[in-house]
Amino acid sequence: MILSVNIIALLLIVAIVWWFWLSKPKAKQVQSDVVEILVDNGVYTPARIEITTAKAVTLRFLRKDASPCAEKVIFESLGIRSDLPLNESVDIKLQAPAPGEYDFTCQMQMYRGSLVVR
Ligand SMILES: [Cu+2]
Repeated sequence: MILSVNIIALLLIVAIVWWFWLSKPKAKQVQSDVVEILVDNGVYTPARIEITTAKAVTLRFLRKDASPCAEKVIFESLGIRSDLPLNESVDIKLQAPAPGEYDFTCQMQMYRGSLVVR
């Protein structure tokens, strides 16, 4: 009995780790200059954005999640930190980022997304 409880707890931990740190959401290929990103329910939608050409791109964040967890978006590798007021669009403009993968997260890294430049 105790063993099975432990196994369930272990599976739960594995599922949580996978969900928050290891799962790779399906990439959204974007052609337009403005990408709208919804911030709600613990996920960015879309969470993985691919742009193919090196041109300026605007990421428009709209936060619907009232929890303080969602109140900032941080692009660690680009040195960008921005507040996301509730129900307001916030534009983050990137000038032709070099090819690579740029992760963005909330301040606690619960929300996780990435911008892929090919
Ligand atoms: Cu958070």
